[in-house]
Amino acid sequence: MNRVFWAGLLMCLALAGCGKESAPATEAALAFHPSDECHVCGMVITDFPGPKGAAVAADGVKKFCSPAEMLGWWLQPENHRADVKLYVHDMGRSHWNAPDDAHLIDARTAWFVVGSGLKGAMGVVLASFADAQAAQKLAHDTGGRVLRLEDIDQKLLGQATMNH
Ligand code: CU1
Repeated sequence: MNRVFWAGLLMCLALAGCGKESAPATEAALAFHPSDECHVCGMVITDFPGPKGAAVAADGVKKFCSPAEMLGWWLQPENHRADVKLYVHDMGRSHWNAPDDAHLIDARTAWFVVGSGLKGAMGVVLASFADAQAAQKLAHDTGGRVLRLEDIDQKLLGQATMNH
């Protein structure tokens, strides 16, 4: 293998977009509009502060008023598929009251803070971040806990809803 090959491969990995699913195409489809209603609760998504969720499956894009509502939907056996792409806002690059659709990230790689005391929409508030340190800082400042996607189950989503 020559150097040029490896340089090209690394560049490709760094851009994380070698394939056809480049960010701009999905970004437009994922953007939240004032008329968008939550797939689970039917509420108008942009009426709420905090991060939102969008799930992309073969049959289209579903939008959710919060990461918790999206994960509650995804964790149901009939929806729990590996090929469903899950997106949440990166709150490290957004104001809490105005999550920026330019900064939607893969929920499978995100860091979530539960118990921050921040206000969101339905369900437990999961503050989502691309950056582990940003999540750890919020958790440290508020007494919350940092979770990965695999730490989040229906029990956690349900319990926290009662405290909400
Ligand atoms: Cu909802």
